[in-house]
Amino acid sequence: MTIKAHTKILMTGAAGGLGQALRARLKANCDTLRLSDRVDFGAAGDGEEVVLADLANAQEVNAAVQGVEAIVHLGGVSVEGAFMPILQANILGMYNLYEAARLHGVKRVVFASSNHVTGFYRQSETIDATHAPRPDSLYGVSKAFGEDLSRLYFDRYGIETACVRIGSSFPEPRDRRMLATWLSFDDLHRLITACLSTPVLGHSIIFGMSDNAVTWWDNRCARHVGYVPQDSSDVFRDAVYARTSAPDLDDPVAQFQGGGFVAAGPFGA
Ligand code: NAI
Ligand code: 15L
Repeated sequence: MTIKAHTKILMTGAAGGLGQALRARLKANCDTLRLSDRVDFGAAGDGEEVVLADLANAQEVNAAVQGVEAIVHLGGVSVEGAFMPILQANILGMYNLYEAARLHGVKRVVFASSNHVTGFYRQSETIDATHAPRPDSLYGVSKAFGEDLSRLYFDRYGIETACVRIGSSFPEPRDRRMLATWLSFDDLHRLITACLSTPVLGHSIIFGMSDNAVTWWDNRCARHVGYVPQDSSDVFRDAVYARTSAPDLDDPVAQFQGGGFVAAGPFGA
């Protein structure tokens, strides 16, 4: 697989958990990695640029996007919560990003969508990208909006996007649910690299998971991306079982793929 397919890549959400994990890894994918976030996260290193931008501010987003060839879009509200911050960052922010991409001729985006677009499917079901969204939260709805918006910009303007429905990307699975949803940081980088470098991406939806034995997701609709996971949550299984108790199967949290997000709320202002 060609790792370096672009000269300059913008990564939003650089101050966040995944942004920090990907910062060093993504440098192999380009000559210059432009890093952006709303909050200050320090100075640029070798081969880096820093452009601070609030996703809700069109002018700031425009400046962050100008001059890049591709975007890895991680920025935004990453959990369930009050609607206004989600509206600003994930809905208005997504529109600002794609308008800037259109104006500046950016042709490829990797969008950090989420498993919470389909969180109200049951853990007894296996779904693929043809299944209708069943968001489990306002957060999940905002990611579904992002997927639809990116489809519009592909159909109308030819901007290719990979909507990566990330499961749970942390150093290790934190609970039994994450044994099914876990995505290692190295596999996340492999997946983003595949999305950036596959010859024809189109508008694709791909579930972001490692090669876990238990899974609820089937990536058969995204074979053209060429993502081959190399890690697995299975090595953590015994330790996770030892430190957690069996779930109450009457609890919606244990029934639905979205776990705790299906019960988050009530909705705030
Ligand atoms: P995070 O919450 O650690 O990082 C998000 C970053 O976005 C933060 O640095 C924050 O300052 C920035 N941000 C928030 N609002 C912003 C705004 N209005 N303008 C500019 N920047 C803003 O989240 P994490 O875990 O790093 O996730 C990255 C992305 O991946 C998020 O979009 C999240 O929804 C998505 N994702 C992550 C998963 C995971 O397991 N870590 C699972 C599914 C999706
Ligand atoms: C997400 O979308 C969140 O961003 C992350 O913090 C985790 O909660 C993850 O989903 C998950 O479902 O485990």
